[in-house]
Amino acid sequence: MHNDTGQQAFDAIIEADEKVEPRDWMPDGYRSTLIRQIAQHAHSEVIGMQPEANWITRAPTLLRKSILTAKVQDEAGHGLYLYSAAETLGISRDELQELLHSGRQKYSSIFNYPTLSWADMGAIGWLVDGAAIMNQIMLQRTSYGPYARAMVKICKEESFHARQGYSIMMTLAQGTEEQKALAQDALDRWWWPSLMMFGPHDAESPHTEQSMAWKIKRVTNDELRQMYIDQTVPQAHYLGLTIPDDDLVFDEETGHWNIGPIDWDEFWATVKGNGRVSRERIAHKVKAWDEGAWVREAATAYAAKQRSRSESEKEAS
Ligand code: BYC
Repeated sequence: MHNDTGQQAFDAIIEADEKVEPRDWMPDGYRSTLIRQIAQHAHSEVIGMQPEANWITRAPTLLRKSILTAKVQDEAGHGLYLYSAAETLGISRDELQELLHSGRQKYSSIFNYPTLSWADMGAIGWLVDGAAIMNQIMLQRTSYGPYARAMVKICKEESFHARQGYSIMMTLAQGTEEQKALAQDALDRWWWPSLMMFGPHDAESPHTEQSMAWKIKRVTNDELRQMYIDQTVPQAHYLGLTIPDDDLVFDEETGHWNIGPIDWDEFWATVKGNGRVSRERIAHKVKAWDEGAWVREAATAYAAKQRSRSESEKEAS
């Protein structure tokens, strides 16, 4: 298809709020933006397994252990749906791994913080999955079909993750003084990094305007962050916990909670690979990839054997 015709067809799909599919012509920038964002999203799901897997062996009850195991497995599944969606744009899974391992593609800043206590499993489910859902609900309406469809199932599972996190926080907040202190400490450490998950302020965000025009993003970083704050502050109060922000105030006129300044130096240092545990996260990921090489080789060899067997059976019949 000639590019002008392709561009017109693409513009018409976006204008009509329909989905762009892998076979459709799309601008190079649209394709590369999607590869960047979907890959970053997939990497986040997979790297995000590390801080939580850290607590599986130390979960306080069998029930909590099985829930956490299921959650960590869900994150692997989310990574797989998202890598599949990225592959439809013409990049291979191996290339994506290489880009992550060499630091050329990112993953969410939030996973560069350590999980120090069991309460962190509550805070991650409540705050981190809560922030992810806020973003992903809007991504169910993103203009690229495979990404939008992957989001539907992911959102359902993330809702369960958020509920289990809040349930842990509730148990701790209603427990002994020591348990309540653990819950408060986890909120103190995860609150600001959760707000950073939504990315820089709109005025500082190089990609938002174009991504909104292409309907990849349907809501801006600041709008989503505000929705999240308004939803989460009352949940913290219900738990009897204090949000670690002296400037936090409810604005009667706008009906929104106003927060103090976010530490963007911390955010950019983290995004650039200098977060608290950035090096450990990537080193662990590369080690798992290398140690899993024999599994990939065996699986590929098995698939190739099955294929050649079914071909020779076809020939024989
Ligand atoms: N962390 O112009 P902007 C989960 C980068 S995991 C790192 O606003 P954009 C879970 C951004 O990439 C869910 N980098 O960009 C798993 C860009 O740099 P480059 C994770 C960030 O793309 C396990 C630059 O800053 N969710 O649910 O329009 C357990 C400028 O930003 C971050 C997703 O990944 C960040 N927080 O908007 C529990 C959602 N923020 O690429 C839970 C999908 C910004 O130019 N991603 N940057 O070098 C998105 O929705 C968008 O990419 C963002 C950023 C809103 C994050």
